[in-house]
Amino acid sequence: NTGPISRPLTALREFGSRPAYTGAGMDALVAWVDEIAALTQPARIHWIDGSRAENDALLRDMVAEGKIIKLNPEWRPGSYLARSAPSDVARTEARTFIASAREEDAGPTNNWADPAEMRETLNGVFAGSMRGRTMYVVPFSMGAVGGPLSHIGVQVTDSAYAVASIGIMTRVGDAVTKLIADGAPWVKTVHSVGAPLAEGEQDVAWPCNDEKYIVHYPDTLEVWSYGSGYGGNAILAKKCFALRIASVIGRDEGWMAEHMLLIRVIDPRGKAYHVAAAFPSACGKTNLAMLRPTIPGWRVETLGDDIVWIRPGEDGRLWAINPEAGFFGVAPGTGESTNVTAVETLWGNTIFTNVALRPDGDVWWEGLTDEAPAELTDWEGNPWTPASGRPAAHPNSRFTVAASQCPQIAPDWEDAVPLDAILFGGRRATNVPLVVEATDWTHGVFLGSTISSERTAAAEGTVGELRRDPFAMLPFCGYNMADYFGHWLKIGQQSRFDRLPRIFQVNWFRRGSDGRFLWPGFGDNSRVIDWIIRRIDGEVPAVDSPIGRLPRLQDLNLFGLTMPTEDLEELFSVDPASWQHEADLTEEFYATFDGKVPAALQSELAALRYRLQKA
Ligand code: GTP
Ligand code: SPV
Ligand code: MN
Repeated sequence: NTGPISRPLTALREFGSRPAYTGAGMDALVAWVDEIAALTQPARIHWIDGSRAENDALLRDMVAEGKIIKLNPEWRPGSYLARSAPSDVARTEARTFIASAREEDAGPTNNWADPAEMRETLNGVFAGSMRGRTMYVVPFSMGAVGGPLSHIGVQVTDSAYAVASIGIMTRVGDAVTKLIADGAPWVKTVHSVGAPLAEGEQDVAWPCNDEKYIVHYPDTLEVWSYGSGYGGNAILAKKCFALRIASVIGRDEGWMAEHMLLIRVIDPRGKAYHVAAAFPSACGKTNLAMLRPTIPGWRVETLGDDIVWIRPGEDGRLWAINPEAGFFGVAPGTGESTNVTAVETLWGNTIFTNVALRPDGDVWWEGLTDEAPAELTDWEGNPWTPASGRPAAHPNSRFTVAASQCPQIAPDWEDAVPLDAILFGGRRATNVPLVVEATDWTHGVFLGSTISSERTAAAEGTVGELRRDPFAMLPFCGYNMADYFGHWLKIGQQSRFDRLPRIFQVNWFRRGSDGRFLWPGFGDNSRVIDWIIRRIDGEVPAVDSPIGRLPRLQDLNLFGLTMPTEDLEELFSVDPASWQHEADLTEEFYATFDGKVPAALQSELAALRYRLQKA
């Protein structure tokens, strides 16, 4: 192909031609693009160059076509609101597949599909799926372009919204195409909303299809996504590539791809520590990533809020990068009192999806302010007042914004940092204390493998229901989860134990018998980080409990916090009977892996039971 098949008369018309790079890598890329175009039959092909002018033109066209709404630049410059189809508001785990050669390599926590059969199915649904639309070719880099831990890929997509989002969430454009032309390996990702347009047919604001397929081929490093325009289903560099496919590459190459935030914590002495934390979707990663400590003298610099790639270094430490370039964060609950850093990050140049629109052309969502505006247009475009009795913003409404806009982003956020601590957490109304320290790496891996959390709106399913989400990776591990546990153990065995990060389990969500959260959370989570860092530095003792090491209450920095002592005690209470029940559930969970759970973790479970019996 020689660039656009036919040029539309739009703001984008001067962009989109194929870059003139030559070489075997370029030939392979062009051949692949041609192959996808022959299958999907787009009206035109647009190669994304990654320029600011091209992005501006793309957004202008989307506004003209009614796909997004330009917000009032007086309040929110360079910002837009997208409203999805009401059926396309979150990741669809039931339609997400790992098509590995062997079923055992996907199961039991993933949906497996036979690769050959799935190819046939997808060839069917993708045939002509881009008719009447533009197919964008989006070269992207996860991690700095050409960086030592970075990986590159290409997404072809017929969604302009996806293109704009990928442009914020990754590094896109010609610099990446050049790497491919020069022979760098790259990952192939194909995306179609599955809504071909007939000649003269009027488009809808959010095209998608009721039939959805989010398919990963770990053996050939490919992703094929059909039918959805939303977040993790459509920004394929994110969950599909940087977690599902990357976890497979990491298994084979000796590194790890994790659903984690990454921060630098600076204590009052000016000493810096790096902390990564895995919490399930909508369980507080963005919030902790942007922490403003309520305790004096402490500072946090943001490095990443969703994905971390971790690689053992020659110095025996684990080195981490945030492969992304932006935040795709949960809007509801983000406000001045909870996450002021996020509010400041969102001053402009942001794409909001499924939040409410104010009459003055700005946005609103539950929790942005204590009081709701008197009148709004809700996420579905309907009139809304506080008396409407339904949320104005969808519970999984989100913002997409460049990481560089975060006022507390680390100046060196694109570089690798050595990890001092790894945290695992989830939403647990009962049992799990505010913080527990693992006794060693193996015990920490055990804690990670047993994480369970109350379901949130980030994926389809019943909100509030407790489910296992080991390492917060249940929806994102691209291979057999029991092998993944083994991979974590192996990373530990290969490293010098005194250089490994210390592992902790945290729970900001424990509730009292009256149902309210016992812990204030948010900025006050710095008090927990303070204890963790003093543990790392060996400055405070801990109390052994059957489930791990707990703080002595007097070692917690509660300066300026008023909180009933009963609540504090309740936050750390460990009830042996309830924990025996937890152990029963863990045994049941482990039993779902057909005997593949590593013996070291089975011994941890037996040891936990023994300690509980003695307690
Ligand atoms: P994904 O982007 O889906 O992976 O989620 P995330 O883990 O980044 O979730 P996020 O930080 O956006 O938090 C989601 C919800 O948890 C928001 O509604 C927050 O208000 C709430 N939340 C975050 N931290 C705390 C906390 O310390 N306490 C309480 N009670 N709620 C919190
Ligand atoms: C999550 O669900 O964990 C997210 C949002 O971070 S998405 O990118 O849609 O997966
Ligand atoms: Mn996530």
